[in-house]
Amino acid sequence: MINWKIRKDGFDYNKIAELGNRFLIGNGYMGVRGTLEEFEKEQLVAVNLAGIYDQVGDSWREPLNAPNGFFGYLEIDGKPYRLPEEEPKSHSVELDYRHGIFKRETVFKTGRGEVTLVCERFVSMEQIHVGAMRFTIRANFHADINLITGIDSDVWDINGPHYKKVSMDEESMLNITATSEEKEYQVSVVADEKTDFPCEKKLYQERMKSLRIVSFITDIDREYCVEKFFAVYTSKDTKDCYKAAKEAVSRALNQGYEAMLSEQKESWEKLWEDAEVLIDGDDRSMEALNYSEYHLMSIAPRHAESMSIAARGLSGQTYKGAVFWDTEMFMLDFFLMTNPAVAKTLMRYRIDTLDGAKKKAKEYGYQGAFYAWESQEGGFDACSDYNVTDVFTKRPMRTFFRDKQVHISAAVVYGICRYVDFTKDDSILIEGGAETIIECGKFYYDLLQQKVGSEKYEIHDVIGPDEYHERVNNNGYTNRMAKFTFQAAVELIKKAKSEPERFLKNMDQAEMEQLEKAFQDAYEKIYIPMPNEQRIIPQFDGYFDLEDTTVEEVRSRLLSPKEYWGGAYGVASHTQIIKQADVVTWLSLFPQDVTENTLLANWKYYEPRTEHGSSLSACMYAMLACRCNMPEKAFPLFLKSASADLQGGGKEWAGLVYIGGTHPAAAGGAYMVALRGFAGLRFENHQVTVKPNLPAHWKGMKFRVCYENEKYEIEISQEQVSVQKIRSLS
Ligand code: IFM
Repeated sequence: MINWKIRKDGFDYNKIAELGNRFLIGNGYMGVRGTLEEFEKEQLVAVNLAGIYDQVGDSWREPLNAPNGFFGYLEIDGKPYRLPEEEPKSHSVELDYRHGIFKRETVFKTGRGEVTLVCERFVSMEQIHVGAMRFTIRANFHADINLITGIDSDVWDINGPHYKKVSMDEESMLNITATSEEKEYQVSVVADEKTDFPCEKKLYQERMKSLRIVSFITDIDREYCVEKFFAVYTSKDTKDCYKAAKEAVSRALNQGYEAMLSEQKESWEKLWEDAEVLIDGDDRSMEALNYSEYHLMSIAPRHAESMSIAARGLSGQTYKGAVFWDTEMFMLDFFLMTNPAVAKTLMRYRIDTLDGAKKKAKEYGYQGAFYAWESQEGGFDACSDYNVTDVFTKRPMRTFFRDKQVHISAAVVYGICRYVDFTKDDSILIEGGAETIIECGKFYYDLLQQKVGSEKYEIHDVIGPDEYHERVNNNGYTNRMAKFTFQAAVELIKKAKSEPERFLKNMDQAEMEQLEKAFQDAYEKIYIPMPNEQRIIPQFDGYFDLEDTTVEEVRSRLLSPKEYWGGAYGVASHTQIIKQADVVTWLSLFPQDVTENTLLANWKYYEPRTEHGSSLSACMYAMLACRCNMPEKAFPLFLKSASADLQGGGKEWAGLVYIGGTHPAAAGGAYMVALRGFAGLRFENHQVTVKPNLPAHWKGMKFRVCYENEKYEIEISQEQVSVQKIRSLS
C-alpha cells in the first residue's frame, strides 16, 4: 500500500530550505515552495512562474517569482504568532502528493490558552492561475483573533529585486500589480477571502504588501474557517492581467473551497491513472518512485503548446530557471510513456528556440544549431562564462559549460527522434523538427577535425557530461552523440527524398544530396574511442594518464566543503575521478555498441571513480547495471535517484553559487530505471514487451504506458508477465 502523505513533525529552523523543496506544490504554471504562510523572502518563499524571465543589471537572468498570494498569519490578543519567531507548542507539515495538497497544523500557546491554526492549500490543476487555501482556527478560550491575510510582493530573488514598480488599487479585493525591471512584464496577483461567521474586515497596505485583517472573538473549541483564493496572471498570459486575475478570483469565490478541492482531486486522479506504478514487495521504493512522479507532474507544462522544464523545476530561481539536457535525456521518457502531449510540448520548445541555437552557433563561428547549455526564452543561453564562484578568493571562475558542452544539440536531436519513434507522430518534423535535426547535423559537421594522414574525424576541446574535466579531446559520449545526430540527419534526408511534399520542403535537391553525402561520411568516419585491453573505454584522450585515485582521497584534499571540484585547479581535474556518469551514459543509451563483457567492465571501472556529484548520475549507472543483469547493484542507485527530493541531502553549493532545489532529472531517471531497467520494458517493431530483471525483494510490478497512440497495462508477478492493450489514445 502506498502512503500518499509525507509529513514532518516539529519545527526546525535549519530545515526551512529543504522542506521548501520537499513539500512543493505546483501545476506546471506555477510552483509554490513548501514554506509556511507567515514566511517571507528570508525563508525562501517562492511562487515560481514557468517560462518568464527577467534580468536586473548585469546579474544573471532568472525566472520571476510572483507576489505570494498565500501570505498570512495570526495575531492573538494583539500579539503576532508566527514562526520562526514564536516557538509553537506543536507543529507539523504534510503533503498529500496524490493530489498536490499541502497542510500545516500549528498549536500556539498563549498566556490564556491554546490556539490551533490549520492551513490547507493547493494550486489548482484545472484553473492553473489559481491558488486556494483554507485557514481553520480553533481556540480553547475566548481568543481575540486577527487573521492577517494578504499578498506579499517583497519576494525572494537570487539576482533581484525584479520588481521596479509595485502598485495596489483601492479595491475590495486584495491586489498587487508588479512591473519587472528588464522586460517590464506585469505580474498581477489578486486575492480575496470568504467567511461564514460574524467578523470585522479591514483592508490595509504595508510596504509591498496588500493585506486584510479579519477580526473575531472565538467561542471555545469552535472551528472558524476562512477560505482564501488568489490568482496570478502576467502580461505574457494576457493583455489585461489585473482584470483576468480579478475574474479568476471571483469565479473561485463562487465555486468555493470544497468544490475546488474535489476538482483538484479529480484532476490528479486522472493523471495517476496513467502514471501510478505499483511495486509488490517494496513500499519504500514504490513511495519514492510515485513521489518522484508527483514532482514531474507538478511541473509539466500541460497548459502550453511549447515550453520546457527547468533543471530545478518550479522550486525557485536556482540554475537561472533554465532548461538543460536534463529534459531530453532524463525526463522525456516519463512524459512519452504517461502523457505524450506534454512530450510534444517539450520538444516544440526546442524547435521554437532553433533561431537562438543558430545564433549561438554563429557567435562561436559555426554553422548550424548550437543549443543553449542553459536555455531561457527564445533559446537565449543564460549560462555565464563565470558560472562558479571560488570559495577562497570569492572571485568568479572561468568555466566553459556554455562554450564547450556541445553535446546539448545532440540531446535535442535525440529527444525529437525519440518522440517520433515512440508516438509515430511525425508532425513534429513538419513543424520544424526536421530543420532542427539538419541544423544540429551541420553544427557537428563543422566541429569535425582530421589529423594529417588519419582517416578519422575527431571532435576537440569539449566538456562531456562529467563537467570536472574541461576542454578535452574526443569525449566518447559527445562523439557518439554526434554520430547519432549524423545518422538521424541521413535517415531524415532519405525520408524527405521519398516524401518531398512533407519534409524539408524548402531544401533544394542539390543541397539535400550534398548534405546526405557529408553526413553519411561523417557518420562512418567519426572517431569513437575504443576499449583498451582491459575493455575500458577512455572517457577522453589522455584520461588514463591522469592520477588514478579514489573519490575519498580526492574529497580529503578539499580545503572547504563548498569548494568546486572541477575547472582549472579543482581537486578532481587532474585525476580520474569524475562528477557524473559519462562513458556509462553513452553505454546505457547504446549498449549494442560493445560486447556484454565490455559493458560490465566499464561499469565496474567507472562506478568507483564517480563522485555522483550530480543528481543525474546514479540513474545512468542503475540503467547500465540492469542491462548487465545486476539488479541488486542497480537498486541502491535507483533508490538514490528516486529519493533525491524525498531525502534531500544533495549538493547545495557549486563554489559560492546556490544550486539547491528539486531534482526532476533524478525523478525522471528513477522512472526510467524502474520501467526500462527493472521491468525491462522495450518498444520495438510496434510492440511492447517486458523482460523483467527485478531486485530480489520485488515480487511484482504493475503500471500503464502509452506507445504509438495506444495505452497498455503491464503486470509482472513471480508467476507471469502480462502486457495488455487497454485503450487507444485518440
Ligand atoms: O545538466 C546538469 C549537468 O549535467 C550537471 N550540473 C547540473 C545540470 C542541471 O541539472
